[in-house]
Amino acid sequence: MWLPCGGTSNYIVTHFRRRLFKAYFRDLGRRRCNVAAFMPEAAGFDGVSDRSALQEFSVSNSESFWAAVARQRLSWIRPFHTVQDCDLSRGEIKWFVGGQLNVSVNCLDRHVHTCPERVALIWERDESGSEVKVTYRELLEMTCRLGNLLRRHGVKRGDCVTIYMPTCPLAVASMLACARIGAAHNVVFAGFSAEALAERIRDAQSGTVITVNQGVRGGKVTELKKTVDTAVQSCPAVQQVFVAMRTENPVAMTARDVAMEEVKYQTNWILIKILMSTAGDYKWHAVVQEMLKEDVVCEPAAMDSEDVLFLLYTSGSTGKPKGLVHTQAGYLLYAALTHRYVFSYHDGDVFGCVADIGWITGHSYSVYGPLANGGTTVLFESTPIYPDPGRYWEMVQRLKINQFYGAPTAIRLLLKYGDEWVHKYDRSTLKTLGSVGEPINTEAWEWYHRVVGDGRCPVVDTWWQTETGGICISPRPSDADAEIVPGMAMRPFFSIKPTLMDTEGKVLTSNDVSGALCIAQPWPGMARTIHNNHQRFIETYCRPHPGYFFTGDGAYRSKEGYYQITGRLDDVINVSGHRIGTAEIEDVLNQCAAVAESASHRVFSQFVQRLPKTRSGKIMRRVLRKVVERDLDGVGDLSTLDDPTAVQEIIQGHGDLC
Ligand code: 6R9
Repeated sequence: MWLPCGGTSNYIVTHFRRRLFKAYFRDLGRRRCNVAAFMPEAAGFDGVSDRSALQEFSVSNSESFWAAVARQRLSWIRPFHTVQDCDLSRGEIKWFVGGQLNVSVNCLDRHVHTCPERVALIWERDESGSEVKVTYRELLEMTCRLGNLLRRHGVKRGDCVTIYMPTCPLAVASMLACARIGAAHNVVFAGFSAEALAERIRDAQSGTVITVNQGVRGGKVTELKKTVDTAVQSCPAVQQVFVAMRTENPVAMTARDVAMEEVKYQTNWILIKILMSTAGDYKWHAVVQEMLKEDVVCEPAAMDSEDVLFLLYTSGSTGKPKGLVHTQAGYLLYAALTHRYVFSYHDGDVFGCVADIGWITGHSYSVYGPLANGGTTVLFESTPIYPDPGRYWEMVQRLKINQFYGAPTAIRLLLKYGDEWVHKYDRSTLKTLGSVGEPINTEAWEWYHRVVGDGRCPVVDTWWQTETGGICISPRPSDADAEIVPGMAMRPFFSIKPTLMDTEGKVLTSNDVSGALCIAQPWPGMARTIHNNHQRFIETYCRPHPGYFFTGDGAYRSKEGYYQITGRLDDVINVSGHRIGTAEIEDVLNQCAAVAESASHRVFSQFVQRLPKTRSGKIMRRVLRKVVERDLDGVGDLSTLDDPTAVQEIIQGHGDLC
């Protein structure tokens, strides 16, 4: 600030100056105050007076940023002595070294102390209109009982428990029970085949499986216990299978199940039966008190920050699925912070992430992020079109959902059914709409924003991966009125430093460029290794661009510095020397009314009824590519494929090629 001094009226100038200085400091104080109200930790960060300064601080002082956040937001049994000890080029990642904590205590006990009757979970069962609410106190009790049950059956710290269950409170309690006793969980999506399940059980060296008798999704019953029976035949290490009852139909028990002591089995059975048959008005906790035998107190294990919390398998383009490993403190903290800030989640909000718990989105944003924040989270068991295409919005109205988080594939599908299905229901509780899993094309983005959100809710296109643990790029957090560009993930989250590389591996420093998306410095939520195969971890993520984490995705950085994900790098199409992502081609195709969705490939020009997709809804472009390349042997791992007949149809359509 420059002010003229001296001259004819010193008094006036001095007075004027004082007022200006006062106004300046008042404004500075207000800005500091705003940023501290936004994030209390920021009050202790030097020179951080507004949100953009906070973002810059988090990138250039990542250690101080995360140390403050970790102290503020997690309950520690023993404080950490070293914030981070990372070497990206060797794939050695450690956060909050020396610290000890228990994830289930952070997700449950500390909220039970302050608000035991707050609803933790709203189970939106497949049968619409029969939701079940579980409070923090109830979820803690369930978790402790299960923890005790597992302990009594010999599950120890460091063991791995496979969970093959639909999205339901008992699945969440199973995850948290593992965390409580220090076992790792390995949730396998309950739509996977027996072979896919067996492969994951074997690779994880899992000795215990938790499942249900039958699953129900979209009104269809699936035989989950039978699938487990088939799977464990080729898994000699499996000692025990716990079976919960999702439906009333009894299932055949095998020798393995019978071998368990009757009383223990009974306890498990009762626990499950109470929970699973619960309808809206069922007073289940009264029955729990009466019937459950397990103690409601279960001593939490003191876990080191870097002990394994879970494995989650994700398919690679070739070879067998990778069991990505996430650890305790860093993962939980990152899930919690992104959940709070990307979606602007506030106490009392109802958070509706419709992903299945079998995917990372379900882990981070149905379970760990919301529970670490003491939130109320919806567990969605059904499909977007069951019993009709109004399912999501009827649920939003009934459960008064404030943040809705879904996938572009579902949005594209619903868009084709027309606006009436949305208009029928009251969506005035919605504040933020999120998208994840694939690039969201402009048409779907605009429909989501205009029709679903009535043009008043920010749409956050969130880019991240199983490997990143939580959201890395998304339009928020940023000032409430900061612009959001349709179809762009836009801005890095706190401490994330996205970097684009050219084909020679050089860092692209300017804007308006496309390249391979890497992340230049470690963050607490990133995966630590691939289970039993650290070498593969290094080769896949660390070696392509030494010193950087390589994501495998391509991205464009706009003139303004915003990021747009263009899709997996191996999907990039070269048209007359221009690198074009499949997303851009599909964007154009999707604007034709006759096209429901599309997946493009440079020599693929045939219209098909269905596209091969993973069970989480991602189009499996590599399968299309291999078909047109006539390389059927090279299609790689198909265990995540939703409907194999879609591939058969395409192969038949390409009879001349294959
Ligand atoms: C969270 C999740 C990761 C891959 C990722 C990318 C694609 C996810 C995206 C997106 C464009 C987005 N992806 N979010 N592409 N825009 N907002 O989906 O994890 O199942 O491991 O998949 O999904 O290609 O590399 P995961």
